[in-house]
Amino acid sequence: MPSTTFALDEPLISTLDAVANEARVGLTSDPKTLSPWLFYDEEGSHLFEQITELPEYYLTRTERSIFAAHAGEILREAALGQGPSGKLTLIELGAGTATKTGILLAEAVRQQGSVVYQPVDVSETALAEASENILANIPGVTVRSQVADYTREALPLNRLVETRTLALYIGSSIGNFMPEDAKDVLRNLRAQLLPGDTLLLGTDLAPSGGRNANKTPATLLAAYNDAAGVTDAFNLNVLTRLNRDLGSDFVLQNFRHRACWNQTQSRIEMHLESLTDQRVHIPANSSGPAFTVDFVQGESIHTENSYKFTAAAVETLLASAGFKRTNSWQDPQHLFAVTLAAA
Ligand code: AVI
Repeated sequence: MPSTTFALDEPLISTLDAVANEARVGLTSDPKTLSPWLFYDEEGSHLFEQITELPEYYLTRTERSIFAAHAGEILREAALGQGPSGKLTLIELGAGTATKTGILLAEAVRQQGSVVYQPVDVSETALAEASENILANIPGVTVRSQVADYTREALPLNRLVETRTLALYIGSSIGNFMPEDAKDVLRNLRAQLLPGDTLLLGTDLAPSGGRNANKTPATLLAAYNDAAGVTDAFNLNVLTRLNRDLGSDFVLQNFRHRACWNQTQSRIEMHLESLTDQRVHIPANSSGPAFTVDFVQGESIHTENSYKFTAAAVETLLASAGFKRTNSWQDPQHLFAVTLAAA
């Protein structure tokens, strides 16, 4: 099976070196792969924002609707056992522009008068935007942004020991990791938390084999193959990024976006399929000498996995990382779940 993973165990290197390394390793392996973190250059991040607003991409708005319906309960449960003067601190992994977090922050302010919010992300620009939006719209929030790659570094949480922490890992981001790596990410987070702290995990749900007529593989395929072609552009943009960052000569017209449902692995896979026999050149760079990549027509580069979970699979994943599920909430159509777990 192709393994599209985020690198968890490599030392921190510059982004350009990491791109060069990823391209060399991924494009010379069989089958060819590229890691999904490569999607998120400026253009890719912008395209992803557009994806979250597409009619077919139900994930973002469904998770938001779960927050809107259950924020009060979620935060009360997360704060359970907190002393009367204690306040919950919210930390968010991979916060990006934190568009959905506003609902939870507003509720935290309602329940406890004020809240400290620590968004963690690799993108300083996204964090600045998040901070500006939140400060302008939700009085009572203190934002302490942290630029960090939570997939590579131990989290520099700067936690306030007298308060409990609610860590948010939402948006189904955990689904983009291979199962072993997902466990490591959660274990790494668990190691930074204290007893009484909680995690709120957002996961996209698996189609449930006929029991849930609202969610079939077709629902998923539409979400990753939208009519407007934004996901095509998002997937193909990785080749534009390699051309720009590495000087490679990918011809975008010679590839097409393909999404498929892998029932056995319970994941959507995204591929870039070669439309012709072709050779691509990648000049020498920090990762080594120049090399060429040959494609035969129909061969693909595996660019992303997006795992879909049953409620039981979420519980097992959490348990494997040392968390204990305490409650979960789904939308009425059972498309998406948010699960609260104790550290
Ligand atoms: C960021 N991540 C949860 C998205 C997903 O659904 O797996 C990335 C994405 N890929 C294609 N569309 C959206």
